[in-house]
Amino acid sequence: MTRNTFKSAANVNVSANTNTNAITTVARRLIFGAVLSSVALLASAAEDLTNGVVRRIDAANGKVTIKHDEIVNLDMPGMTMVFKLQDKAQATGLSVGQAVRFHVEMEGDAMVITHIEAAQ
Ligand SMILES: [Cu+2]
Repeated sequence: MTRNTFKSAANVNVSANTNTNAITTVARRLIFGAVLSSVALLASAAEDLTNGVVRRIDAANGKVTIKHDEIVNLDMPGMTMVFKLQDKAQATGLSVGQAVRFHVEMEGDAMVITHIEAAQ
């Protein structure tokens, strides 16, 4: 009786240690995965800039028509099309005929320009 009780207590300790180690390993993997994802997001935002030329600006509706090169992150060939600006203020400083570099993301059904700058 005494012996069995002692043995059970020892088993509980062993399984408790095992669980703690398992949780720590899972936590480490999650943290490592989150760090990798953040780095990947930063890299894609920095690298996926597309060259284009502004063809039309609809500042009131926050839209801009751009003749663009291939958009790598959307797997889209070059064409002329209308984009939504994430913020209408992004239209400020743009002019028709201007060469730009921009980043576009799918937001629902819309292709939204999250960043646009004058091409150097
Ligand atoms: Cu397009």
